[in-house]
Amino acid sequence: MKGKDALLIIDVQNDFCPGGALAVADGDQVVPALNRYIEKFRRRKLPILATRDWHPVKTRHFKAFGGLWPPHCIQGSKGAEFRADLRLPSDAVVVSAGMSPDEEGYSGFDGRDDRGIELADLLRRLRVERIYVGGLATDYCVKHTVLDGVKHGFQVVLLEDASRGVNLKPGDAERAVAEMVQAGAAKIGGVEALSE
Ligand code: VGL
Repeated sequence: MKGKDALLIIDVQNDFCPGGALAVADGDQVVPALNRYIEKFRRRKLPILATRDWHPVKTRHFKAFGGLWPPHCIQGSKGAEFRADLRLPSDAVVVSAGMSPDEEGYSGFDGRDDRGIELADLLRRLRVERIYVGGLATDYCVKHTVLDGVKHGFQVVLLEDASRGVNLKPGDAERAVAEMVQAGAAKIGGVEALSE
């Protein structure tokens, strides 16, 4: 690992975990895996960023308004909170996506921090060149963020052990991983794969 690396955690929110409005099977199992990466990046004083799905009550992302999904991750709701057992450092940069009623907000690169700064700009200001991406869900927000990361010129590493998919169709998550790799992302299966 080197100075230009950052950890990017995608949408580890209550609604995407068992018991939530749009639960991903075993979604909560990304938490211990991500906590291991958080510890590693924190010790190295490398930046940690976390995206959150942050929707208004009415958005074309939801079934009732023409979209695919039940209501989830509504701004300010319990379901939109990060999982309490995710050990996000207090100085982690939070990026909110899907805030406008006419956007899906699948990619973290469509999101902004609380000052309105877009993710790509935040990463450039931090001089980040390589992002390690894990979270929920492999076949939606993780995939779109990874593909956009490659398009923006970042090296991207998918954290396979720290991601889970929705799998609306069986095999979606597996196909998403293949698509990310095809686009140029690398993948690792555990924090042990990282050098000191
Ligand atoms: C997501 C489905 C709907 C995600 C967001 O965070 O991957 N999936 N909205």
